[in-house]
Amino acid sequence: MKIYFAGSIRGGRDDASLYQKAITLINETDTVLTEQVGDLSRSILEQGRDKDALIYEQDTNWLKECDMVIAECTHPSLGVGYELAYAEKLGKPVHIFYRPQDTQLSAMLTGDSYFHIHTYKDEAELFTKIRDILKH
Ligand code: 6K6
Repeated sequence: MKIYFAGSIRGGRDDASLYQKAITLINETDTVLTEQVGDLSRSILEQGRDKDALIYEQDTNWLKECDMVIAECTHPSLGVGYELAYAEKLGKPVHIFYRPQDTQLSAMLTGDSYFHIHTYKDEAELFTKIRDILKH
């Protein structure tokens, strides 16, 4: 499957190395379209409306192309929230992961029965749950 992995970029990079490990795991069996979400070498300070327009165009094209969205939502991100609503409108399956000990997930996500929402405590549990999703 082609997987759209979503995670915070300008919202804050606290979990970026976790995204990178999750992307590596998914790539063992499937194909992640959005590898840059886990790219620790890229600066979030890259600016410019032209660059941003290219990012928007590429990412919305990948949302159209993907078979499934997997989003790590512990760290709040406007971009990820936008992508989740966009994926719902396209009818793509959406799996959302977060650590309840570290955040209160928005009611706009927990209140939307379209989304498959999963909690996890640590990296090991996250990876086990991602593997389970990819089996189906
Ligand atoms: C910087 C670091 C890594 O990549 C960059 C360049 N910026 C982006 N490149 C690709 N996708 C992006 C970029 N900025 C945001 N996105 C998309 O929005 C990703 O698919 C993320 O899931 C989401 C993050 O949104 P913000 O609001 O946290 O930036």
